[in-house]
Amino acid sequence: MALAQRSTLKNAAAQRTRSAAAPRVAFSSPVVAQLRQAAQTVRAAQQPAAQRNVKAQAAAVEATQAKTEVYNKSQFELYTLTTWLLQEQRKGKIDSELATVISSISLACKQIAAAVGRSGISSLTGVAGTGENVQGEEQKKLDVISNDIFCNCLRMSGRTGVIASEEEATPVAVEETDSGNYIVVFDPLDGSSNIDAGISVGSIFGIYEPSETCMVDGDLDQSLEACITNVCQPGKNLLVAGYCLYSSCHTMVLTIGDGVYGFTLDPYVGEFVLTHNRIQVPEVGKIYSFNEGNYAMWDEPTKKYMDSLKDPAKWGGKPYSARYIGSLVGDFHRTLLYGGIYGYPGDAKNKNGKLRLLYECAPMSFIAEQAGGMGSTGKERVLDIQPTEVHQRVPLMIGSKKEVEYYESFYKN
Ligand code: FBP
Repeated sequence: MALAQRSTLKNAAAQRTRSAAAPRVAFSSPVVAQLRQAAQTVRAAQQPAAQRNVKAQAAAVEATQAKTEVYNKSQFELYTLTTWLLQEQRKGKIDSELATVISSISLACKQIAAAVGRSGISSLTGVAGTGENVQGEEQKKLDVISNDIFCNCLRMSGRTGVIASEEEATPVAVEETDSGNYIVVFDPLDGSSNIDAGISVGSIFGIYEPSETCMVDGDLDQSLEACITNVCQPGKNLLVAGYCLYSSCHTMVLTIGDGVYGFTLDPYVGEFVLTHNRIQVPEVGKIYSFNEGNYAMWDEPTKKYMDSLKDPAKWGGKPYSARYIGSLVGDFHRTLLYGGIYGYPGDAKNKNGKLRLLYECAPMSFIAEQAGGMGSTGKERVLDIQPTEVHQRVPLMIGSKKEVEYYESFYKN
């Protein structure tokens, strides 16, 4: 290689090292910055007003474009339940332990969704053959499977202290707890009378403050007592409530005490994706959802209420519409989105109705209130009731505020 070429390369190399070595700080020193700022101010002062205006407008357009870009999120951007939980943590709305419990519940719901979807194919329909549960109901195979799935996921989260299930006679103290000790109450598969017909069913859950452990050394009775005391809390103490609807699409609806959000399971990605932001139940809705088969056993005020809904003259010629799936999660989900009222009153056979306060009525009432609706027994706010038993039943009127107030008005006259 010619001498000249070599010396040019050498100079270039030397130049590169010199500039790399040279402290770049010189050019970005505060002095220079100040100078630049001063220069800009001078220049700005020299610019005629119109020009400044154009610039301001351009800046404004740029800002909006920038903002719009945020919303023109790429088609592949998925706002999942996990993303949402992380965001809520960043806002200090929930701690990482509680987020872990919610994630473990979402995993349980995904597994149950898969089992429900395959129930006919994998012969998961029919009764379990385990006899009756504590409710006196013949357990379905999927009742037992869903309960196992929920218990396993909650245990493995390592963040739960006590769990209480519709399918378990007594609450269970979880030993595999690293920390968090949250109390979780749940109905693993609600509406199971519909399961063999492939009609919508669901899971319902509520999470309460961490408990003093209820493992009283060596004394099982005392432990059980402590567990029961821990789970028997009024609904107004709930931190989180939610349900998962298994139907044409699987949707988890959730509140952490700051509005209600809906996440739909994307079967391709296997993630719950945010699809319903801050759900608000319409204040009125002309749909009622009651098992009218019990009409004859209802008390007078409830009969009068039901008769009034069917009187066209009372509603400008168009009476209320009846919708009843026979699964609380399905009927409540429709009521939450369309408005109206779901009701399961007490009757001559079941004075307090059929639904359980702790893991059905309280979580659903917390969601209803967070969405601007109401949850009442017809005479009092469900969330104020202090449970005395784990599987205690209460009448439930839930949904649009005006519709529940209208029902309550029949007990005030
Ligand atoms: P479980 O299936 O969890 O026992 O729930 C009770 C439930 O099935 C609700 O989902 C539903 O709203 C109600 O009972 C239906 O009761 P009925 O068949 O008496 O109308």
